[in-house]
Amino acid sequence: MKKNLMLQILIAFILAIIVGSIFGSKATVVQPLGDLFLRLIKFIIVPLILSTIIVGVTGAGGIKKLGSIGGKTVLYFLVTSLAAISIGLLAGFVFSPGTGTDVVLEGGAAETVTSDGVITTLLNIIPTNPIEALTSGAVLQIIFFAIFLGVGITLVGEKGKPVQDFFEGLAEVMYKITGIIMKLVPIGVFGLLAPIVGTYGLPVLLPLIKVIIAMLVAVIIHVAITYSLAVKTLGKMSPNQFLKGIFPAASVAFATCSSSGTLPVTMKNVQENLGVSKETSSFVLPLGATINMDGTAIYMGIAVMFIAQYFGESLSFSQILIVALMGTLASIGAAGVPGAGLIMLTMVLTAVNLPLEGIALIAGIDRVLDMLRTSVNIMGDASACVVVESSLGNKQLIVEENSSTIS
Ligand code: DAS
Repeated sequence: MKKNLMLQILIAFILAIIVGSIFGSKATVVQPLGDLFLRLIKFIIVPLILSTIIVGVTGAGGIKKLGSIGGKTVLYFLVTSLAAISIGLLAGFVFSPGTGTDVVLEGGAAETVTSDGVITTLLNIIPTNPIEALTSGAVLQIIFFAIFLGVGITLVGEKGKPVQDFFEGLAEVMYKITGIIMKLVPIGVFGLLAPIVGTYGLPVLLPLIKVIIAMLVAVIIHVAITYSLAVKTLGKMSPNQFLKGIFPAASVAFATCSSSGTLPVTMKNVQENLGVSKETSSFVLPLGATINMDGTAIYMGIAVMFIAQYFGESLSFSQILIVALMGTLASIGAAGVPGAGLIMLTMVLTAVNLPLEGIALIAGIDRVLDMLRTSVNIMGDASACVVVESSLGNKQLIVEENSSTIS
């Protein structure tokens, strides 16, 4: 991928805004370009996750080291998710998007998403049939299967080498296919965004503009402070290098609203533009795409404050703490697909007895909010890669400004 990919993506964004603004809902005529791109990146996800995680586990340098990488990764995910939801709650408090809004409530309450409970959710991660998990694309179950396959190969030693070689070859093939598909990112971004711009005109956005502004500010703060501090102090990488390096993947996430769908691009970017090893990225990213969603955590904070304000409810300090905890759990439980955060919001609202009808208030602009939260979600995963890689003492991280490598 060449440095001018960023330029091509920027042009795609501008064209999408122009075409969407001029043609309105007729801009859906270019949707097939977006759908084509979306299907192309989705079709490589399962073999990519399976092969790269196995490569990551077998290349981690032993079970002990794998445990260390896993522990650091999950700790980083939790800390940044808590920071994210705190920023979201603060933005909701400062901007008070729910007071004085003239949006009218239409439609009934959303049905509550009854979370299976932590124990059941954790048990469901274990696939009873790995082949079914692969064919159904159950990402968490595939991750579980791949990790254990990798551990098994490591423990078996020499006899497992042929299996390891197969998956290493498969991973290389999947990286190569990802590189080919990457050339279509600008077309995909244009085909996905132009219809959205045409659909979400000002009449839809204006009544809830304070929610969008609160989300925008919170996202900028989280990226500019949390991630920049993390990559600079813990990853020894310049924030500018990080942001430029992850820009293509953030654009794909913005256009597709799918962390899982963006995974091949995120993997390519962190490896080629940030210097993260295949072993670290192939372990951290698939895990992050399913359980680390800082953008969704920010959204939970803002949405809960908006709904509480709209219905004139004031949240006590203990309720705020419950929102912080439940919002973090909801961001862990949200799937890396479009609209997942909106579905999980019912869990958080129920926890603090806020009316589920509130979801109908923001459902109309959810796609716009999802674009912002998904971009942050993958940036959080990429920052975790940089921090974990640096903690392993691996020196190939691109810590100096070297824009010629941007791709
Ligand atoms: N769209 C989800 C993702 O892919 C995030 C969300 O809906 O909150 O990360």
